[in-house]
Amino acid sequence: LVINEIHADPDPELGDANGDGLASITDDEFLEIVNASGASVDLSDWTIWDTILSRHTFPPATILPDGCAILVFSGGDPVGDFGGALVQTASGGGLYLNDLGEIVSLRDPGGDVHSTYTYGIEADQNQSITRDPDVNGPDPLVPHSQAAGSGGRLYSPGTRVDGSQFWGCMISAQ
Ligand SMILES: [Ca+2]
Ligand SMILES: [Ca+2]
Ligand SMILES: [Ca+2]
Repeated sequence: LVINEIHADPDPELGDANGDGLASITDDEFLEIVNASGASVDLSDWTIWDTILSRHTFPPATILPDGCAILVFSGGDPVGDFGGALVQTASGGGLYLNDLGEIVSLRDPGGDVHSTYTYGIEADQNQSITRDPDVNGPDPLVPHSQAAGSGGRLYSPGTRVDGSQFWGCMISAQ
């Protein structure tokens, strides 16, 4: 499970990552986690933590297919297909991603940390930070608009930086 993209500092005018028509420096925060494990993963009752507190508990029946992404937005009412990714909003009322630095971790129901990422002031650029290239890129994450293929976009919730789907995601037929 790869923490692939972190939107800690949404642009106050251009940062409408959740697609609800309102750019919010809080609600439009998100985490994008990609399952590159080779098998589907049951995330039910797993949690997302910031440096100090649990901010989200994945609800029952959260099954992340191999090769697909799950998005956790801080809030709002997400609108869009997001590349077929699973989409949730923070159960604790927000992700509270500090713009200047945070330790983000994904923990199983027993509290064991399965993925963690620590960022600093590089996140404070009115855009997300992302792996470059997606999934396999090294630390540190880079500002999204500087990632190869981003076309200058500020974020790519649920998709690769170029807007294409992850290999295991399916957009269901309308
Ligand atoms: Ca923030
Ligand atoms: Ca929004
Ligand atoms: Ca992305």
